[in-house]
Amino acid sequence: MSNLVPNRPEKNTLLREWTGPQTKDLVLNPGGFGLGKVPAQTRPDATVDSVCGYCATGCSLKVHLRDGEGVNLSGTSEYPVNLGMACPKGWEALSVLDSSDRATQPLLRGADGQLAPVGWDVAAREFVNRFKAVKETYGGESLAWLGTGQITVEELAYLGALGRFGMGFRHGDGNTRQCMATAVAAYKQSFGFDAPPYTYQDFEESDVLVFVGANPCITHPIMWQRVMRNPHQPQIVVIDPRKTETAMAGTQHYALSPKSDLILFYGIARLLIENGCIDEAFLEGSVTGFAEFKSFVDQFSLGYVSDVSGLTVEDVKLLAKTIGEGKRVSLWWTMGVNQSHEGTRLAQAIINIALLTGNIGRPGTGANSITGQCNAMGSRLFSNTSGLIGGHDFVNAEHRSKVAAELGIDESVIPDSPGYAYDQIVAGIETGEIKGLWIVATNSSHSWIGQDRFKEAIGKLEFLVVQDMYSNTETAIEADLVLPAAGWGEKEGSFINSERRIGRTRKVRRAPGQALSDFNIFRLLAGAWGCGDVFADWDTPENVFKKLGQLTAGRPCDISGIADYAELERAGGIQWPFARQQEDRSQQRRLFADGVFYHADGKAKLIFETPRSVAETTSRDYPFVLLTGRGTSSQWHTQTRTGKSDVLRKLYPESNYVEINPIDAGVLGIAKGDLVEVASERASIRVSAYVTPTVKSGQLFVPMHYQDTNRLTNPSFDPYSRQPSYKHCAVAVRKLP
Ligand SMILES: Nc1nc2c(c(=O)[nH]1)N[C@H]1C(S)=C(S)[C@@H](COP(=O)(O)OP(=O)(O)OC[C@H]3O[C@@H](n4cnc5c(=O)[nH]c(N)nc54)[C@H](O)[C@@H]3O)O[C@H]1N2
Ligand SMILES: Nc1nc2c(c(=O)[nH]1)N[C@H]1C(S)=C(S)[C@@H](COP(=O)(O)OP(=O)(O)OC[C@H]3O[C@@H](n4cnc5c(=O)[nH]c(N)nc54)[C@H](O)[C@@H]3O)O[C@H]1N2
Ligand code: SF4
Ligand SMILES: [Mo]
Repeated sequence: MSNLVPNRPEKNTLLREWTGPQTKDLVLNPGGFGLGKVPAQTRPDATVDSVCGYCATGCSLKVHLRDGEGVNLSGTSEYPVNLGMACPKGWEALSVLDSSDRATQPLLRGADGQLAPVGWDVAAREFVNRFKAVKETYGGESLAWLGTGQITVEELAYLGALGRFGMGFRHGDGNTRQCMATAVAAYKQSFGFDAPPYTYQDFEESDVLVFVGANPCITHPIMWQRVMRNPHQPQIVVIDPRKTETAMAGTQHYALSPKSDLILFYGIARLLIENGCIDEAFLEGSVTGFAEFKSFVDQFSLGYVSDVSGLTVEDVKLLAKTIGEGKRVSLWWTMGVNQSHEGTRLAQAIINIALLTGNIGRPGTGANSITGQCNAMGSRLFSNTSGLIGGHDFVNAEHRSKVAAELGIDESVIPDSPGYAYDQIVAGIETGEIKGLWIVATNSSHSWIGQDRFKEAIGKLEFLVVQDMYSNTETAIEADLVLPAAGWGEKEGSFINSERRIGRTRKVRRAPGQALSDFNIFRLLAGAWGCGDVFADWDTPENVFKKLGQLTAGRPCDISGIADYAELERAGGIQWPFARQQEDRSQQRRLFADGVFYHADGKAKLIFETPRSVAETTSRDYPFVLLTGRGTSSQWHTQTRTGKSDVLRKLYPESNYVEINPIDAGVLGIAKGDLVEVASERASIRVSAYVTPTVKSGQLFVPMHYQDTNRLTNPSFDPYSRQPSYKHCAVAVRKLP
């Protein structure tokens, strides 16, 4: 019991005790405010630059301070990412911090079944006692955490190291599984490392940009601004079943049938080869598997590709011609690819096009996965979930000893495999194998696929902890213990954006009530668990950042050359790699300029496989294909944050809706604004109809931002990445009286 936390009421003593050394972290400026203190005087015109905490564009926001506290924002004009621009979410980033829904103190579910406020002392004691009790009875295999791509690099690393090496949770995954797992798996197999090769300047240097399953006008608006600055009058090709905002703004739109992309890209590869549009020298020097790939794609005849994709033969030829004739072709993909039943192979089919045509490593080229959340790339490299911390592999014995030595931990605490993926954790809860779950900065009860099943599953847990900024998220209200977290703007750390750029995010506000940064919550829990010694020098985010830099030495993501946060700021963010001995320290760097990849032979692999059918086909009862995704640039995911801004709320529909083609609406007697029911085999929901030709007949689109959308979706997964296939299931729609 000695390492357990005593139940004492005097919160401030405890906070001093456990967060004493971190009081620094709670201080804004030298001489600034700490816990409960009034902000220090700062020059009224002072500003600090901080990377935005929403999407992976990674814009820098200039935060204007009054008395040391952030009161207003503008885009940072000298930052290489956004050049002074920002989208509505960024502009409103401070206002969502003030909501009365903020979690301001720990909440514990009592014997009466209600959540009631407790002090951090009680919260930490409960956390430790109850997870330890589960572990003692059922072992570390019965414990799992679900993390995120939305907390800082330093926090993700802390959670991953503490969860696995400190507390002995066998399983840990995060919402990056819902988002980037496919790109990770595809890059690892094709290139030998999870390495998006591009820099944002490529948006401006291409003469052909191909966007596959991506709607950047809505989802990455500032990346789209970079495309609009391209002076080469580029062809902007959009491959999406829907006529999205991006498709309308592009120069060519291919409205293919959902999930026909893999066959389309194999057909395009065949045409490129047939028409002699390939880069033989590059293939010879830098790529393996060409002969096999060439004979494989031979079966994808124009007629077959046209039949399956629903595109005309002329369209398919035009697409191949556009790519084949381009001098600097860049291919960009997002969730229309990653969230597919064969996403990994599809991402690789896109990579294959870049490899075949030698469109990689040069300005304006690349097979480029666009990242979703502000720090999904940080999660991929440091969260200790699918990969071992710092760009290492659990299965590699040398990596395990290196990490153990660097972190000063016993090698035996590092498992030799990553543990369960998100869906396997959920299945483990269903079967009773997993009994304790710790959810940090993700709202699974809203965002997980096939939501009813998830909610039923978590009811079986012996202990559920949710750590969030808000106490009333769909997931927090189910918790046994809610830990109140500081949010973006209330803490220090770093994020890694889509182009591998590490940028600094700053504390410009004091978190409300007793909310603590996730970093400080992890520190507090490490001490309470009894493994505080292991993490003794994980005292400030910056010290952890430096430690992680050393840990990456020798890996493709080597950032050992970044001295400290100040250097990050001076440089305008720094892209990995940035090794100590590195010569090229320029601000915009792309990978593979030398044609050398990360596999042992230095070559990239052409990887391909026979296409498979979707998990759930349409039927007489469920004749429509349901597509889901982002609705507006002002809505973020489950809306816990963006829903708090009066300004943003004015910019999107208040309640859920379905987009339906006028032909289908006509047949079903549905008019704009009608209340309709959308039903799948799993559930039915009521939404209003939005009649629009932007979705094709036979397809429907429902945005993910409203609570009930994922009641419809079908829990099916790509076999290699285990990423959920959010963008395909069979549904019916009917008008309600
Ligand atoms: N405003 C806003 N911006 C965001 C987010 C947000 O919530 N709100 N979230 C961020 C995150 S985490 C992510 S991951 C990104 C997601 O960014 P995107 O991937 O751009 O967004 P989605 O709308 O999920 O999906 C993109 C497109 O995939 C299409 N699609 C569906 N099925 C198929 C198919 O079979 N083939 C093809 N080719 N396309 C298909 C859909 O019609 C949709 O237009 O956005 C990031 N940015
Ligand atoms: N149908 C459908 N479903 C989807 C998708 C889709 O396209 N279609 N897309 C999927 C994708 S790509 C993604 S990324 C997921 C996103 O799904 P989620 O991760 O569930 O979505 P968010 O709303 O971003 O949830 C983040 C949570 O963390 C909290 N939070 C924010 N900042 C902090 C912080 O600093 N600390 C702590 N402790 N908490 C914080 C927020 O309040 C919020 O509750 O959704 C997936 N779900
Ligand atoms: S584009 Fe993304 S990073 Fe930039 S301001 Fe908007 S949400 Fe923030
Ligand atoms: Mo995402």
